[in-house]
Amino acid sequence: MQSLINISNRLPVVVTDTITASAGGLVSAMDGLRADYDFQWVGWAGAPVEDPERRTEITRELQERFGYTPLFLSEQDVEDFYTGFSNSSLWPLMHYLPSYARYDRRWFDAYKSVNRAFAQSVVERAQHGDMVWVHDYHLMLLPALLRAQRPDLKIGFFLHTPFPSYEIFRCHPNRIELLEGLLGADLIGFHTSDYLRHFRSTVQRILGLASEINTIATETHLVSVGVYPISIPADKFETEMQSQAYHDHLREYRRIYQGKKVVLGVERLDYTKGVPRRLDAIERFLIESGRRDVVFIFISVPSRESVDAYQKLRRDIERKVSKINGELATIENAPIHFIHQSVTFSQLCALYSLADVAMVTPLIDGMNLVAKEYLVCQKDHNGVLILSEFAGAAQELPQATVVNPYNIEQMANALNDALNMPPAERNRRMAPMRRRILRYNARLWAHSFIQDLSSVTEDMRSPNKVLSLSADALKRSMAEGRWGLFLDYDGTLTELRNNPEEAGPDPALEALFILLEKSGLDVYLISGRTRDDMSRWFGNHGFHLIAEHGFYYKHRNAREWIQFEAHVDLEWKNRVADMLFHYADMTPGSFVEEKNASVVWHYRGADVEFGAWKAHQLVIELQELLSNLPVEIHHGSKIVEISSILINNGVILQHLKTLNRYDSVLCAGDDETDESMFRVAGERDISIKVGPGDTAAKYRVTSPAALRDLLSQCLR
Ligand code: GDG
Repeated sequence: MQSLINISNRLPVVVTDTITASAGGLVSAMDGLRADYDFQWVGWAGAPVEDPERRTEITRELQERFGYTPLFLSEQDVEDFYTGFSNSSLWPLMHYLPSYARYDRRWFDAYKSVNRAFAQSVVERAQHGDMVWVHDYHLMLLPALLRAQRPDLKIGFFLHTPFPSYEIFRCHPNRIELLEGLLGADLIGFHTSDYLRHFRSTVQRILGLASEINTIATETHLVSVGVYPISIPADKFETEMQSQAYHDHLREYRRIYQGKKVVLGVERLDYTKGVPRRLDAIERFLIESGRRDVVFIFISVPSRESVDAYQKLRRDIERKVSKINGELATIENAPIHFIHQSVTFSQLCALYSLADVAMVTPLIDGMNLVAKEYLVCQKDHNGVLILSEFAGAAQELPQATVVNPYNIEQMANALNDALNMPPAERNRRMAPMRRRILRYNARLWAHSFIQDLSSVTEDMRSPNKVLSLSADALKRSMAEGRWGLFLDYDGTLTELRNNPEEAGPDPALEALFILLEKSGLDVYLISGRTRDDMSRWFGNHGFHLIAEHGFYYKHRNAREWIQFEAHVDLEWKNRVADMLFHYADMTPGSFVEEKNASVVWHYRGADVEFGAWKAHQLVIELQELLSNLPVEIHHGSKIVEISSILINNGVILQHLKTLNRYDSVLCAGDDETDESMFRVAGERDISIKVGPGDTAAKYRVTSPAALRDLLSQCLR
């Protein structure tokens, strides 16, 4: 049976002198997977245990009773990794609250070391090809750490918080490491398509990696990204609602709150949950409506009490509650029942069933399970759900009374409407939402994620491997016959830079040039650049040069450049240049380069998304303008280039191969303009694509550095 290792910050247990299982939503979601997989769970034991003997005992018991593997964190780690980096730095930022976010270099060191400890624990127990599922923001570095050590594992990551927009995520000092950590996964899941969109845009802007709607291409593999809205174990709630304890509680609560309307809120005491503003709305409602027959129950579970912001929040809430109760209580009723404790599961279910209205008004929330739990417990379809539009759940539950939690007046009105809503209307809204939650439950959520993870193909996991070429094999091939090497320059031999002026050969490349010269091979350096650039940079080397994508050629011993096709029609150039200049005006950061045989619009320096969109528009306009002319439009890496159709790298390669009677050629390139070479390459030739993307080339390497390495090894 295949293994599935589930990894979350905390194990679902409470460790004191004894060990008790704590039943969270994640536990029930995983229940459905236990039948199909050899299921293990790795996580922090949650308790400060220093004594090595006690640690061994706990480990043994957790293994035997549950199949769980605990990690033990020191008090310092808890402070720096958990309270510090995870909850004081990442949590606020993921929830759009950069002003709450704190940073400390030490915290990141602890975050790295705890993530490494998790990696170590997983690596020790994972068998070849196992699936691992990493949960949440505490472990963002783990996917890459695992991939580096164990590329055989299939790695999934699910983020339980929102993924904020680029403008917010970019604030984090460790943004690059965090993103690179996540991209070690084969599949990354989010609650909503908005979070997925933010993630893709952030990855593109910070790491410069382009993506499709469901995949992101990294240098080593394709990462699938998807939307998996988490749900609740509805059957557990239904079973609980048949228990004696539940009925006893419900009866008791009905007696206590007889003649009153009950409005319920349930949450961890967290500044994202919008409690102070909800209290403001309640106060306004009470004053405006004059109603004194409504009770507001707040179940506010203590959370992260060592973080300053949470202590302050508690004080603020308690102050507001006592003000409202002081001003608006009557002898018969104090409107707010603020309970800073957790309740048992049967009490919780009874409260959900009792409540006429649930107010779930977070300022932002990845999903929010409370909203869904309330629906399941409203078997008679009698209640009303007031739901913040900023909870992920709002996307699935459009029949709720959706409110903006920053708009106090709207929330107060929504409360008034909810308490006056006719039964038929309540039923009409409640029924479809409840149906959805009963059907799409926590098990289905877990299954759909794991199903997608298991169907990630080997081609996606290592697309480069399929086409990889070893230095030895290359050396053996090149030992036979007469060879010509056709090597593109920008993006192939050297990394693309923001400013093309800077891209002269650097020391890493010079070292390769020396090897190439010594080899005595015929080497052609190809570029879209002008003759001037080429002569200036490579004039002193013993290479043949091809400039402007094949328009000009200079033999290594010649002093002059020659034009390949003497009679190429270039009439169209001025018209095209005018259009490109217009685009440069309208797209800050972009510019036009005029060459003899082509015109190029460079948009590398423009905003990534805006630049790509303008490029797309430009290509469409050019296609119309140039439809009857002998020109080609190349949309390459951050450039749109218009050149004559009669000349391209492929034409030149073929011409020189015949002229010089090469038995074979090796050609390498990184973008669309190089595909013409790959297409004409024959059986005995070697064509190498540098970087990701579709290609006609036979082989692939991941980067210019990898190509330099391959060539150097083979020439040494
Ligand atoms: C994070 C994301 C995302 C609460 N009080 C009691 C109690 N609870 C249970 C609820 C519910 C859970 O706690 C809270 O879950 P939420 O989803 O509402 O919020 P977070 O804790 O912030 O969870 C969130 C979630 O992860 C899952 O991905 O939805 O957006 O922030 O299940 O029932 N349970 C009991 N007594 C209580 O007093 N027994």
